Amino acid sequence: MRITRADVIVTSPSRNFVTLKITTDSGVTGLGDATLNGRELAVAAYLRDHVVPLLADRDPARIEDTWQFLYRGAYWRRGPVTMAAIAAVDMALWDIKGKIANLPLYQLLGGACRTGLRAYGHASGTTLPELFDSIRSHMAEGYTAIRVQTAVPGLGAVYGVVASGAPTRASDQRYDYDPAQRGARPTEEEWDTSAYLRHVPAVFDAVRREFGGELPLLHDGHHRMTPIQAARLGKALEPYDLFWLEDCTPAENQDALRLVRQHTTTPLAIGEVFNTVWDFQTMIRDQLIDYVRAAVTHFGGISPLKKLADYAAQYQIKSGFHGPTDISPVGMAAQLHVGLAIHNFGIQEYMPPSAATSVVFQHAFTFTDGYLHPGDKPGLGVELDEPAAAGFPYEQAYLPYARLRDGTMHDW
Ligand code: EZ4
Ligand code: CO
Repeated sequence: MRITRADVIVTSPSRNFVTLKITTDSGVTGLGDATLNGRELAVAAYLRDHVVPLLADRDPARIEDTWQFLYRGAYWRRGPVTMAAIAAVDMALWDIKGKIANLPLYQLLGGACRTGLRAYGHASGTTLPELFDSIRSHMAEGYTAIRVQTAVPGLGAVYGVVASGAPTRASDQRYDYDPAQRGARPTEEEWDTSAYLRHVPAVFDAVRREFGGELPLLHDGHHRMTPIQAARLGKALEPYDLFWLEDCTPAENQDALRLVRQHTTTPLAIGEVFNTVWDFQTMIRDQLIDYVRAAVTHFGGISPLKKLADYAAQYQIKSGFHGPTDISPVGMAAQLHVGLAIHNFGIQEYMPPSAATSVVFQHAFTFTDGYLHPGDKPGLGVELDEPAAAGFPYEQAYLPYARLRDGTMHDW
């Protein structure tokens, strides 16, 4: 069997997605997600100009060899653009292999280790009553674990927090929250880590008083603390028994987590911006974290994500793959298959795709009573409606960025 063509499809049903579609001489097709929030067209160009021409006539069955060819053969390694492009090829080839075998991908990865994947949802509010309403509505929708983000007194819009008065139900359109905003330039938000650190423990105290001790709660620090600030927050949150504290420090310095770890038993999750296992090397080997947050789309695909999970498992570290709406339904399906098959699955982040996204990407995966399942269609279980996709052309959209009051550009 041979690859006869590969097409890059950029579509924007409420947000931008980049999809690779590989076609074989037997007519079987496979899909891969190459979406890189705010830098979508760079990956599309990388694929179109430098990868698609190399795929012609290759054997689609040779997934690992093709991955190594694209990774090693380029000379230039790693980085989000490269790894998103390679990820899309890897996913599409696994999709093809599953369709040819007539098996859902998770069966090719060893079969199901569980009946479903526990998902966490995203509650937020600018006030405690709004936050409580948001938590309640997520519970009503079935979520059994909830990420809690709030506004900070004295600051305006805070990343990850729905604007006051906006819909807070998980099933509503939440693109005011989901971070990329349409427009030619990113918006600017003001940030103050000290104000944030003073406020967050009081919020978790209030949430525990309202909802009791059992509900698993998560929090995302979005890489905005120094190591000692993160250590202080982790320690302050210990009484509230977090499921995890996410991205407490910037991504580049693995040893920062060592300092945090020395001070707190709050479980730590990190890695949504990581591209390869090397970004996790120190923190896994030295047991500085509890959950790996890599996303299949930005980590080079299914093949390396499975290897990461297996490496992490040797240290009792679990998965918590990144799952915002900038992972397309193709990427989400891919990591659900991995999550179902690995023994050390931890939890899956989930934001429901918008109605328009679900028209463009028809997916077999389901969310029922708080649990996700990839479904039993062969391959990934996602079909792309190309005419529908063509009706939603690319629109510029960017993540906001943060500055301190004196204008200093802040870490993400
Ligand atoms: O900032 O998906 O845990 N989830 C997150 C997300 C990410 C965006 C980046 O594109 O942190 O909101
Ligand atoms: Co995050």
